[in-house]
Amino acid sequence: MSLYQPFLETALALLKECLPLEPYPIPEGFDRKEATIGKGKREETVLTTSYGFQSPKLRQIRAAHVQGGNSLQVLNFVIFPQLNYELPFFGADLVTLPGGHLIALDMQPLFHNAAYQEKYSNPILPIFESYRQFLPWGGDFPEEAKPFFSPAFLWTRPQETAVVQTYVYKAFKDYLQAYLDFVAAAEPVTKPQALDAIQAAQLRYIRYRAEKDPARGMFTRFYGEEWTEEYIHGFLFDLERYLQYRQ
Ligand code: DBV
Repeated sequence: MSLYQPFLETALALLKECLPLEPYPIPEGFDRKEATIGKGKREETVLTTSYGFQSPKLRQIRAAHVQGGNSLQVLNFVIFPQLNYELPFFGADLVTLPGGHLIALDMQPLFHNAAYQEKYSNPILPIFESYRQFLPWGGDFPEEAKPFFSPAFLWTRPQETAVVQTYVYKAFKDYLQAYLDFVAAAEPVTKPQALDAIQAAQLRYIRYRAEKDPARGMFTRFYGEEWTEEYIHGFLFDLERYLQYRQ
Protein backbone atom coordinates (compact mmCIF):
# COMPACT_ATOMS: atom_id res chain seq x y z
CA MET A 1 0.00 0.00 0.00
CA SER A 2 1.09 3.51 -0.68
CA LEU A 3 2.79 5.47 2.07
CA TYR A 4 0.20 8.24 1.82
CA GLN A 5 -2.99 6.16 1.53
CA PRO A 6 -3.58 6.32 5.32
CA PHE A 7 -3.15 10.12 5.18
CA LEU A 8 -5.77 10.36 2.46
CA GLU A 9 -8.20 8.04 4.23
CA THR A 10 -7.80 9.81 7.56
CA ALA A 11 -8.31 13.20 5.95
CA LEU A 12 -11.46 12.14 4.13
CA ALA A 13 -12.88 10.52 7.26
CA LEU A 14 -12.19 13.65 9.32
CA LEU A 15 -13.74 15.89 6.67
CA LYS A 16 -16.87 13.74 6.46
CA GLU A 17 -17.21 13.80 10.21
CA CYS A 18 -16.96 17.62 10.43
CA LEU A 19 -18.56 18.96 7.23
CA PRO A 20 -21.53 18.41 4.95
CA LEU A 21 -19.52 17.25 1.92
CA GLU A 22 -20.66 17.25 -1.67
CA PRO A 23 -18.59 15.98 -4.57
CA TYR A 24 -16.60 18.54 -6.55
CA PRO A 25 -16.57 17.78 -10.26
CA ILE A 26 -13.40 16.27 -11.68
CA PRO A 27 -13.08 16.78 -15.45
CA GLU A 28 -13.50 13.60 -17.46
CA GLY A 29 -10.28 11.66 -17.85
CA PHE A 30 -8.62 13.29 -14.83
CA ASP A 31 -9.96 11.22 -11.97
CA ARG A 32 -7.52 8.42 -12.77
CA LYS A 33 -4.48 8.33 -15.04
CA GLU A 34 -1.92 5.61 -15.52
CA ALA A 35 1.38 5.42 -17.38
CA THR A 36 4.12 2.84 -17.64
CA ILE A 37 7.63 4.20 -17.30
CA GLY A 38 11.09 2.63 -17.48
CA LYS A 39 12.06 -0.52 -19.33
CA GLY A 40 12.59 -4.16 -18.45
CA LYS A 41 13.22 -4.78 -14.78
CA ARG A 42 12.84 -1.08 -14.01
CA GLU A 43 9.38 -0.89 -15.48
CA GLU A 44 6.92 0.82 -13.11
CA THR A 45 3.34 1.92 -13.35
CA VAL A 46 2.60 5.45 -12.19
CA LEU A 47 -1.00 5.92 -11.16
CA THR A 48 -2.45 9.34 -10.33
CA THR A 49 -5.88 9.47 -8.70
CA SER A 50 -7.85 12.61 -7.90
CA TYR A 51 -10.43 13.42 -5.25
CA GLY A 52 -12.67 16.48 -5.06
CA PHE A 53 -15.23 17.72 -2.53
CA GLN A 54 -16.91 20.95 -1.54
CA SER A 55 -18.87 22.25 1.44
CA PRO A 56 -20.76 25.46 2.19
CA LYS A 57 -17.62 27.29 3.36
CA LEU A 58 -15.05 25.48 1.21
CA ARG A 59 -15.06 25.96 -2.56
CA GLN A 60 -12.78 23.07 -3.38
CA ILE A 61 -11.20 20.36 -1.27
CA ARG A 62 -8.98 18.36 -3.55
CA ALA A 63 -6.27 15.77 -3.48
CA ALA A 64 -3.90 14.32 -6.05
CA HIS A 65 -2.38 10.98 -5.11
CA VAL A 66 0.55 9.72 -7.18
CA GLN A 67 1.64 6.11 -6.72
CA GLY A 68 4.74 5.10 -8.62
CA GLY A 69 6.37 2.41 -6.52
CA ASN A 70 8.81 2.74 -3.64
CA SER A 71 10.67 5.73 -5.01
CA LEU A 72 7.74 7.89 -6.07
CA GLN A 73 4.80 8.65 -3.83
CA VAL A 74 2.99 11.98 -3.59
CA LEU A 75 -0.06 13.28 -1.81
CA ASN A 76 -0.84 16.89 -2.66
CA PHE A 77 -3.85 18.00 -0.69
CA VAL A 78 -5.21 21.55 -0.77
CA ILE A 79 -8.38 23.21 0.53
CA PHE A 80 -9.57 26.39 -1.19
CA PRO A 81 -12.16 28.30 0.87
CA GLN A 82 -15.19 29.99 -0.70
CA LEU A 83 -14.42 33.53 -1.81
CA ASN A 84 -16.56 35.07 0.96
CA TYR A 85 -14.40 33.67 3.76
CA GLU A 86 -11.03 35.01 4.79
CA LEU A 87 -9.92 31.52 5.83
CA PRO A 88 -6.36 30.49 4.89
CA PHE A 89 -5.73 27.63 2.48
CA PHE A 90 -4.93 24.26 3.95
CA GLY A 91 -1.89 23.07 2.01
CA ALA A 92 -0.11 19.74 2.27
CA ASP A 93 2.58 18.60 -0.15
CA LEU A 94 3.85 15.16 0.90
CA VAL A 95 6.46 13.92 -1.52
CA THR A 96 8.64 10.81 -1.60
CA LEU A 97 11.41 10.68 -4.20
CA PRO A 98 14.44 8.40 -4.55
CA GLY A 99 16.47 10.80 -2.38
CA GLY A 100 14.05 10.89 0.55
CA HIS A 101 10.91 12.62 1.70
CA LEU A 102 9.88 16.24 1.35
CA ILE A 103 7.07 17.45 3.56
CA ALA A 104 5.27 20.81 3.41
CA LEU A 105 2.31 21.45 5.70
CA ASP A 106 0.72 24.83 6.36
CA MET A 107 -2.31 27.06 6.77
CA GLN A 108 -1.35 29.30 3.90
CA PRO A 109 -2.37 32.89 4.66
CA LEU A 110 -4.35 35.23 2.44
CA PHE A 111 -2.94 38.28 4.17
CA HIS A 112 0.13 39.20 6.15
CA ASN A 113 -1.09 41.57 8.84
CA ALA A 114 -0.95 41.23 12.63
CA ALA A 115 -4.68 40.60 13.05
CA TYR A 116 -4.68 37.83 10.45
CA GLN A 117 -1.62 36.21 11.97
CA GLU A 118 -3.16 36.42 15.43
CA LYS A 119 -6.29 34.67 14.19
CA TYR A 120 -4.90 32.04 11.83
CA SER A 121 -1.22 31.43 12.65
CA ASN A 122 -0.76 31.92 16.38
CA PRO A 123 -3.22 29.16 17.35
CA ILE A 124 -1.17 26.72 15.23
CA LEU A 125 2.21 27.66 16.68
CA PRO A 126 1.95 25.30 19.69
CA ILE A 127 1.29 22.38 17.31
CA PHE A 128 4.15 23.50 15.09
CA GLU A 129 6.49 23.78 18.09
CA SER A 130 5.50 20.35 19.38
CA TYR A 131 6.81 18.71 16.20
CA ARG A 132 9.88 20.84 15.62
CA GLN A 133 12.34 18.58 17.42
CA PHE A 134 11.18 15.55 15.42
CA LEU A 135 10.66 17.38 12.13
CA PRO A 136 13.49 19.90 11.78
CA TRP A 137 13.42 22.75 9.28
CA GLY A 138 13.96 21.43 5.75
CA GLY A 139 16.28 24.18 4.59
CA ASP A 140 16.21 26.11 1.33
CA PHE A 141 13.00 26.61 -0.48
CA PRO A 142 12.16 29.05 -3.27
CA GLU A 143 12.44 32.68 -2.05
CA GLU A 144 9.45 33.71 -4.16
CA ALA A 145 7.26 31.12 -2.37
CA LYS A 146 7.82 32.73 1.03
CA PRO A 147 4.87 35.15 0.88
CA PHE A 148 2.54 32.18 0.58
CA PHE A 149 3.53 30.53 3.86
CA SER A 150 2.71 31.25 7.50
CA PRO A 151 4.97 31.30 10.58
CA ALA A 152 3.62 27.80 11.32
CA PHE A 153 4.95 26.39 8.02
CA LEU A 154 6.12 22.86 8.73
CA TRP A 155 8.80 22.15 6.13
CA THR A 156 10.99 19.13 6.64
CA ARG A 157 12.92 16.50 4.69
CA PRO A 158 12.99 13.28 6.71
CA GLN A 159 15.28 10.49 5.51
CA GLU A 160 13.38 7.74 7.32
CA THR A 161 10.02 6.48 6.17
CA ALA A 162 9.16 5.66 9.79
CA VAL A 163 9.27 9.40 10.57
CA VAL A 164 6.67 10.01 7.87
CA GLN A 165 4.45 7.24 9.21
CA THR A 166 4.58 8.54 12.77
CA TYR A 167 5.33 12.25 13.31
CA VAL A 168 4.35 13.52 9.87
CA TYR A 169 1.12 11.52 9.97
CA LYS A 170 0.24 12.95 13.40
CA ALA A 171 1.17 16.49 12.38
CA PHE A 172 -0.97 16.20 9.25
CA LYS A 173 -3.95 15.13 11.35
CA ASP A 174 -3.39 17.89 13.92
CA TYR A 175 -3.10 20.58 11.25
CA LEU A 176 -6.22 19.37 9.47
CA GLN A 177 -8.20 19.20 12.71
CA ALA A 178 -7.08 22.73 13.61
CA TYR A 179 -8.08 23.88 10.14
CA LEU A 180 -11.54 22.35 10.54
CA ASP A 181 -11.87 24.26 13.82
CA PHE A 182 -11.12 27.49 11.90
CA VAL A 183 -13.74 26.52 9.33
CA ALA A 184 -16.36 25.87 12.00
CA ALA A 185 -15.74 29.30 13.52
CA ALA A 186 -15.55 31.25 10.24
CA GLU A 187 -18.16 33.88 9.48
CA PRO A 188 -18.88 35.08 5.94
CA VAL A 189 -17.45 38.40 4.80
CA THR A 190 -19.88 40.82 3.19
CA LYS A 191 -18.07 44.14 2.66
CA PRO A 192 -17.35 44.59 -1.04
CA GLN A 193 -13.85 45.86 -0.36
CA ALA A 194 -13.00 42.86 1.81
CA LEU A 195 -14.45 40.48 -0.79
CA ASP A 196 -12.30 42.07 -3.48
CA ALA A 197 -9.21 41.66 -1.32
CA ILE A 198 -9.97 37.96 -0.75
CA GLN A 199 -10.47 37.28 -4.43
CA ALA A 200 -7.26 39.10 -5.32
CA ALA A 201 -5.29 37.13 -2.70
CA GLN A 202 -6.75 33.81 -3.85
CA LEU A 203 -5.91 34.63 -7.46
CA ARG A 204 -2.35 35.57 -6.52
CA TYR A 205 -1.93 32.25 -4.77
CA ILE A 206 -3.50 30.09 -7.44
CA ARG A 207 -1.59 31.77 -10.25
CA TYR A 208 1.67 31.26 -8.42
CA ARG A 209 0.95 27.61 -7.72
CA ALA A 210 -0.26 26.86 -11.25
CA GLU A 211 2.74 28.59 -12.79
CA LYS A 212 5.35 27.09 -10.45
CA ASP A 213 3.82 23.67 -9.83
CA PRO A 214 6.86 21.56 -8.90
CA ALA A 215 5.08 18.49 -10.28
CA ARG A 216 4.72 19.89 -13.80
CA GLY A 217 7.93 18.23 -15.07
CA MET A 218 7.03 14.89 -13.58
CA PHE A 219 3.46 14.89 -14.90
CA THR A 220 4.60 16.00 -18.35
CA ARG A 221 7.07 13.11 -18.54
CA PHE A 222 4.45 10.58 -17.51
CA TYR A 223 1.29 11.80 -19.17
CA GLY A 224 2.27 14.40 -21.77
CA GLU A 225 1.99 18.17 -21.91
CA GLU A 226 -1.63 18.47 -22.94
CA TRP A 227 -2.95 16.29 -20.13
CA THR A 228 -0.69 17.99 -17.58
CA GLU A 229 -1.65 21.59 -18.42
CA GLU A 230 -5.33 20.68 -18.37
CA TYR A 231 -4.91 18.88 -15.03
CA ILE A 232 -3.17 21.92 -13.51
CA HIS A 233 -5.53 24.62 -14.79
CA GLY A 234 -8.72 22.55 -15.00
CA PHE A 235 -8.51 20.76 -11.66
CA LEU A 236 -5.52 21.30 -9.35
CA PHE A 237 -5.56 25.11 -9.47
CA ASP A 238 -8.83 25.91 -11.17
CA LEU A 239 -9.96 29.23 -9.65
CA GLU A 240 -9.60 31.20 -12.88
CA ARG A 241 -11.73 28.68 -14.76
CA TYR A 242 -14.24 28.68 -11.92
CA LEU A 243 -14.57 32.48 -12.10
CA GLN A 244 -14.95 32.33 -15.88
CA TYR A 245 -17.72 29.77 -15.84
CA ARG A 246 -19.70 30.45 -12.71
CA GLN A 247 -21.72 33.34 -14.22
N1 DBV B 1 3.32 19.84 -5.71
C1 DBV B 1 2.15 20.45 -6.05
C2 DBV B 1 1.34 19.48 -6.70
C3 DBV B 1 2.03 18.27 -6.72
C4 DBV B 1 3.30 18.51 -6.11
C5 DBV B 1 -0.04 19.80 -7.21
C6 DBV B 1 0.38 16.63 -7.48
O1 DBV B 1 1.89 21.63 -5.82
C7 DBV B 1 4.34 17.59 -5.94
C8 DBV B 1 1.64 16.98 -7.24
N2 DBV B 1 6.16 18.94 -4.89
C9 DBV B 1 5.70 17.92 -5.69
C10 DBV B 1 6.82 17.22 -6.22
C11 DBV B 1 7.96 17.88 -5.76
C12 DBV B 1 7.53 18.94 -4.92
C13 DBV B 1 8.42 19.84 -4.26
C14 DBV B 1 6.75 16.03 -7.13
C15 DBV B 1 9.40 17.52 -6.01
C16 DBV B 1 9.88 18.19 -7.26
C17 DBV B 1 11.27 17.71 -7.60
O2 DBV B 1 12.15 17.76 -6.72
O3 DBV B 1 11.44 17.29 -8.72
C18 DBV B 1 5.87 23.00 -1.46
N3 DBV B 1 6.88 21.25 -2.92
C19 DBV B 1 8.09 20.94 -3.45
C20 DBV B 1 9.03 21.94 -3.02
C21 DBV B 1 8.33 22.85 -2.25
C22 DBV B 1 6.99 22.37 -2.22
C23 DBV B 1 8.84 24.10 -1.57
C24 DBV B 1 10.48 21.98 -3.37
C25 DBV B 1 10.54 22.66 -4.71
C26 DBV B 1 11.88 23.24 -5.00
O4 DBV B 1 12.79 23.09 -4.20
O5 DBV B 1 11.93 23.87 -6.07
N4 DBV B 1 3.65 23.61 -1.64
C27 DBV B 1 4.83 23.53 -2.39
C28 DBV B 1 4.99 24.94 -2.85
C29 DBV B 1 3.98 25.70 -2.42
C30 DBV B 1 3.15 24.83 -1.65
C31 DBV B 1 6.11 25.42 -3.69
C32 DBV B 1 3.81 27.13 -2.69
C33 DBV B 1 2.84 27.90 -2.29
O6 DBV B 1 2.11 25.13 -1.11
